[in-house]
This record gives sequence, structure tokens and C-alpha cells, in this order.
Amino acid sequence: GHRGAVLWLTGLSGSGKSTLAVSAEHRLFQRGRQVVVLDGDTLRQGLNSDLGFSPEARAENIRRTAEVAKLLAETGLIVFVSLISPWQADREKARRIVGENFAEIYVQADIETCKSRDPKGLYKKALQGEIKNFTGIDQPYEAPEEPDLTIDTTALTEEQALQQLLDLVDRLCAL
Ligand code: GGZ
Repeated sequence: GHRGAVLWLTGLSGSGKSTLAVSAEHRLFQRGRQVVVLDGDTLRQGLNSDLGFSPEARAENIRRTAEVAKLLAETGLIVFVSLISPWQADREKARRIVGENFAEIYVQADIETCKSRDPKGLYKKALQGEIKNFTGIDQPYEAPEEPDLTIDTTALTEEQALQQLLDLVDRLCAL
């Protein structure tokens, strides 16, 4: 049968994590797979609505999301997680929680590109001081040291980026 997996997408706000996750979800659904996307922005409206953006709150956000992802992957689902998850240590913890069939994907885009994309106007607000602790502005983003895959969304087309992600899913799940 099909194996579940957790594809953990990390990167700056505006790097393209959620777009990639949703595109991959659609493509895999067309191929008959059952897929779920756990998106930070969405989770923070419900399950994680008590959490802010301090380092501690982000760690808890990541821990809870990893536990949910693990449960879902154990049922055979392909789980895309889209969280900034800016610290290496938190991502390593997520990998330990999930166990096997976990892949860390670095959705890479430089801060200048993310600032210029600014789909929700959040960088503008952060630069004006209206949002504190914004990743890449007044909190750090630690790039993954040994990601299973790096997808550079500034150098690839959307389709090329998607293909890289789907190829990894194929390797991980042996479709
Ligand atoms: C970073 C923030 C912040 C701050 C609000 N820092 O691009 P978005 O808007 O739609 O997604 C971002 C989301 C980040 O939540 P995560 O759960 O992914 O972060 S973490 O994994 O670090 O816990 C962004 C929005 O929330 N947002 N304030 N201060 N992003």
C-alpha cells in the first residue's frame, strides 16, 4: 500500500511554501493520493490560536504541528507542513517527533525577494515597526544545515519547483 510521509517546508514568509504545498496537494490528489496541508497561518487561527511569535511560542507551534503531522502520516496521508520554523533546533525536534518518512525542505528565497513579493503587506508593517518579532526583520531565520531538498523559488519556475517537490514525494513514498 501507500506510505504516508511528512514533507516539512521551511522558509521565510513569502518564500513560496504554502503555494508549493497547495499545488503539490492538487497534483497528488489528481493521482489518487490522500493529502493534507498543515499551514502555519491556518493553524494559528484554531489549534494554535493561543500562540504568538516569541521563540518559545514558535517552538510550541512547531511541536504541536509535528505531533499532528505524525498522527496523520501514520494513517497513510501525505502531509505537507508549511511553517516558517526559523530555528534549526525546532526543526530537528520536529524530525524526532515524526520519526520515519520525514523530509525537511528548504524553500529558499532571499529576504529582498520576499520583501518585494510581500503578498500580505507584512514586511511593510514589520519595517514600520507595526509588527514585532518578524522573521528576517527583527528575528533571525536559520537556514537548514542539511535539508533533504532545497527549492530555490527565485531561480525556478513554479512548475519546476513543484516538480522537485513531487520527485521527492515519489522517492519517499515509493508511489
Ligand atoms: C513571522 C508572522 C509574524 C511574525 C505574523 N513573524 O506569510 P504568512 O504571514 O501568511 O505566514 C506567516 C505566518 C508565520 O507563522 P508560522 O506558524 O509559519 O511561524 S513559525 O513556524 O515561526 O511559528 C506570516 C504571519 O504568520 N506572521 N506575524 N512576527 N510571520
